[in-house]
Amino acid sequence: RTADRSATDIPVSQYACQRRTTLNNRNNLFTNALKILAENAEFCENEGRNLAFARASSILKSLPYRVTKMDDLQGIPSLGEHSKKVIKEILEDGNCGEVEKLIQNERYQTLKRFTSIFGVGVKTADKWYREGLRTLHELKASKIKLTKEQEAGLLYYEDLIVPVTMAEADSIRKIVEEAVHRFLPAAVVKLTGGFRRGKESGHDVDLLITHQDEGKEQGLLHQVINWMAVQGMILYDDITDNRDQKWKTKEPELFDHFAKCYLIFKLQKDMVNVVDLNTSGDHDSLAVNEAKEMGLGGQAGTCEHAGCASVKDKDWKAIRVDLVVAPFSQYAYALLGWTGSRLFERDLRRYAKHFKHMSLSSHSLFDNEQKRFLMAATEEEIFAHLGLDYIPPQERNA
Ligand code: DCP
Ligand code: MG
Repeated sequence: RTADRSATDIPVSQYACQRRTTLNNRNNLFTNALKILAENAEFCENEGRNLAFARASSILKSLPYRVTKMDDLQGIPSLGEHSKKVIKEILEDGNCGEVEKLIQNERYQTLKRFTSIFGVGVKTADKWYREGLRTLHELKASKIKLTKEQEAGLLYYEDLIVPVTMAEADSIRKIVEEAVHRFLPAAVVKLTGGFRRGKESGHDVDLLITHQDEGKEQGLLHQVINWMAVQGMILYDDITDNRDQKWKTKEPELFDHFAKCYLIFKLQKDMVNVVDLNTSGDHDSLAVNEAKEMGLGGQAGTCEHAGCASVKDKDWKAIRVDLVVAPFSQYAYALLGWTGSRLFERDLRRYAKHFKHMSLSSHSLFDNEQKRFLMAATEEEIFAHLGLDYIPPQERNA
């Protein structure tokens, strides 16, 4: 009788990597609200607040029961006063005033809209907001200089805000695998990110590539991208070669140094084994409608007037794909690092540091006391090095 289980029955760790978090979230009502507050904290560049709401949301996702009264939260860590207040209000009124107000807030709405464009982060979105811009239409009409990435993001906006389905992710994995095998027949192409955790949809497709003979993977990314480009599969690409040191300047927050490529992939719809590609998940209908009204997205020239059918009827879909190439000796660490969730990763590193005096990254695990790297061929071995019970990908949805 799980419905009656109370918090006191099961101790809950403050570390996401010591919790089993499936996609069966019984506390949606609360986590949806906390997610909006976390998002807004991010828009205010308040990292501490963002993390506090993200942690509160995550802990509720891991509970095997639905919270129906404040007592159910007895002994649950990572819940600050503010988060508790939000939960209490939702329990009493069915919603939270602060959240309701926020979703009507012009700045929140605008920053959400702008950051949903590929290549636009909080800083840029905020700058545009302060310059008086509010809609994508205004952004397009303005003389603001966009990066190549942002231009592509706007051009394919309508497609990119539609969640990627598992079927689409699987097709792209196979297509990329075929391309990779042209150059390295024994290479492995693995679906990571949210799809590996069992999610039915996601914002992109994360693929990790490796080869058993270490060194053979060098130069592979360029070959594969060039070949796919000739095939007309690439709408946009940004290769970050681990050799060119671009990561040092470009993205200071970058969490690994693998050769990788951020792509906008052109997926032919007849390559996907599903009946209807246009089935939408939980995507932002406000943004979708806005894009449609403007006739944004789709190939330039195919759309004669706003909202015309030709965009919808085109036989391909633009999809964000991340390709990452890992040397074989780092593959298990790369796989663990790219499977997520983000909070799960964050807590793995935090746990490693505080309890084991080890430094975990997507490349390696370093024992700061023994002053040596710990090798691992599988994720199970990494959990074992950390003294943690193995948590399978489906239970890492923290
Ligand atoms: N990742 C990370 N830190 C980053 C970027 C990524 O730890 N700065 C890891 C954790 C993510 C994984 O890489 O789960 C893939 O990143 P995504 O942003 O694609 O996240 P998901 O795949 O989990 O979500 P979505 O379904 O929205 O794609
Ligand atoms: Mg992803």
